[in-house]
Amino acid sequence: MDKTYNMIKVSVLVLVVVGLIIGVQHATQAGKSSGTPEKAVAVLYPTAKNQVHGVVMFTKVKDGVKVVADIEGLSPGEHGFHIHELGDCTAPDGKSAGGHFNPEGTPHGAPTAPARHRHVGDLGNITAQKNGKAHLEQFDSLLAFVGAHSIVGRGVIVHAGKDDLTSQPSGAAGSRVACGVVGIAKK
Ligand SMILES: [Cu+2]
Ligand SMILES: [Zn+2]
Repeated sequence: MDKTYNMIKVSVLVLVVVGLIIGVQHATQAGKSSGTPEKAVAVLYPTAKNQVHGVVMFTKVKDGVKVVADIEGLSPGEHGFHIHELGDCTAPDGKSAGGHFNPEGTPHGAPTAPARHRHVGDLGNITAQKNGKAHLEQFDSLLAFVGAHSIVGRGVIVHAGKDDLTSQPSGAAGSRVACGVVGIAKK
C-alpha cells in the first residue's frame, strides 16, 4: 500500500515538473512573439473616386528596413509615396492620415538625403508603368519597428502627383489616391 502511494507521489511530482517546463517554454515563446517585429505590412485602399490599391511590405534588415511595394490602378508616371503620421484612413480624401511622419522635426526631402534633410516618412516616389502598375524595392536606414522612428500603426499614402522632393512641407505631390495602415506581420 505504501509503495503504491509513493508511486503516485512520484507520478504527480513528474507531472508537475513537466507542466512547469511546458509552461516556461510557452511563456518564452509568448515573450518572443511580442518582442521586436521583424515584418510589417500595409494594405492600401483607394480614397474616394480612385482605383489605386496595393500592398507594401516592410522587412527588418541590417541597419534598416527594406520596403517592397506593389501598387496598381495608378496613372503612368511618378507618384509621391510616404509614411504619414497617423494610421487613420477614415477621411474619404485620406487627409485623416495627417502630415508626413516627422519625429525629428526636419524639413521634407528625398529618401536618399541625409537624415537632417528629410522626414523619416519620406519614401520619395513610386513609378507606375503604362499599365498603371508600380513596383518598388528600396532600403531605408531611418525606418524602424520600435522606438521614435517606429512606423507601426502609421499611415502609408500614395499621391496623385509627383513628389518634387524639395517643396515644403510635403513635396507638392497633390491629392491622396490610396491610404493604408502599417501593421505587424508574421515573420
Ligand atoms: Cu504623402
Ligand atoms: Zn516629407
